[in-house]
Amino acid sequence: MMTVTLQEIHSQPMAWREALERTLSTPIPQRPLLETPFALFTGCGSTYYLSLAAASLFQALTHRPARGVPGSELVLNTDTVLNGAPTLLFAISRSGATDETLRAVERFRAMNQGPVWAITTRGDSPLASLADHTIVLEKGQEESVVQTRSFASMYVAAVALAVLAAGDKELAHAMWELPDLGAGLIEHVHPIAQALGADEEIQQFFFLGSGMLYGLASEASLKMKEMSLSHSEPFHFLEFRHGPMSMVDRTTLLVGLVSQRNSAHEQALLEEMRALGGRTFSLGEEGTDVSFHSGLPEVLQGVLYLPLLQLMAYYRAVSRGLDPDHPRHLSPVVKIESLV
Ligand code: F1P
Repeated sequence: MMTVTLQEIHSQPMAWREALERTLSTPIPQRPLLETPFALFTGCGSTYYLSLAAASLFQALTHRPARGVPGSELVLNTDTVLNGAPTLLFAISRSGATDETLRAVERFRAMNQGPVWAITTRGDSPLASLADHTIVLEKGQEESVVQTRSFASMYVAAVALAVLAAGDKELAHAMWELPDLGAGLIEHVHPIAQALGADEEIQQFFFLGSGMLYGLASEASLKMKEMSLSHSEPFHFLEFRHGPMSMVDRTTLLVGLVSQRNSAHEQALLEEMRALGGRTFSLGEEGTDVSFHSGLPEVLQGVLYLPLLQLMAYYRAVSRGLDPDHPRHLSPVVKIESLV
């Protein structure tokens, strides 16, 4: 029987498509997107990592500063986050009900810093009622605790908003190719992810990604922890030489989310780690163990990395006798009543 998690991973391209429909072919307010000088993205756990990925992409595309922070930092360390500039806050939450994210939005509102936009799968959530504008992605909704389809679809929506904020019509047009590319890719990578996930020799994972891909490497690492209870950490590629490489041995798998712009540096790092006895697996547009060959501009490729990484964590869990639908200690929504 197919688990809920596996169904959700497999069905994600239709949720990507909905994310495009809700952003690119639905009228949305343009002024805050085009004019607010600073963009802040916030969320918790997976949606914090999404915030990191989205902020770096937003800044690269719009040439306006953007930052991603955990909701708890906006609440508890507000002065380290807000800089006084008029700000567009993107609050991202699958459930729209995580206390830290809700309190973050309230704190932001109290500081009168600017508009709040939400990206969520739940239009009836507390977050949606707090926000000035909400992108609702019903097809991203999930039964499982661990975010897979929801994450990818909310990420696609965030990329589309950055593309709109940059006013780049060509990129907006090119994004529509993603769902079909994703569907083909999922079929192609499934057996590869299954084999890697079932490989009992691997004891620890490092997910490497830089620039716009660091947030996605962090999310991949979280998937591996949550679903399979395996040791797993994310790093920027070149950071790995500055200490973490002391951990490398033959039980280590380094998974490289290789970029196009820095592929020579990133591949060289992976090669060095192989020389130290580690194992590596790379994915990217071309010249990697799994290559997308999407032909899309690099800024749009991020979501293509996700299915293989999600499937690898899933199959690692299954091969360890764990139930990916019911991860240990986790619940779909974290509530902290004492947070004000
Ligand atoms: C985020 C969250 C994550 C957690 C898990 C379930 O919720 O609670 O913190 O790691 O993956 O989701 P949300 O605010 O996006 O609903």
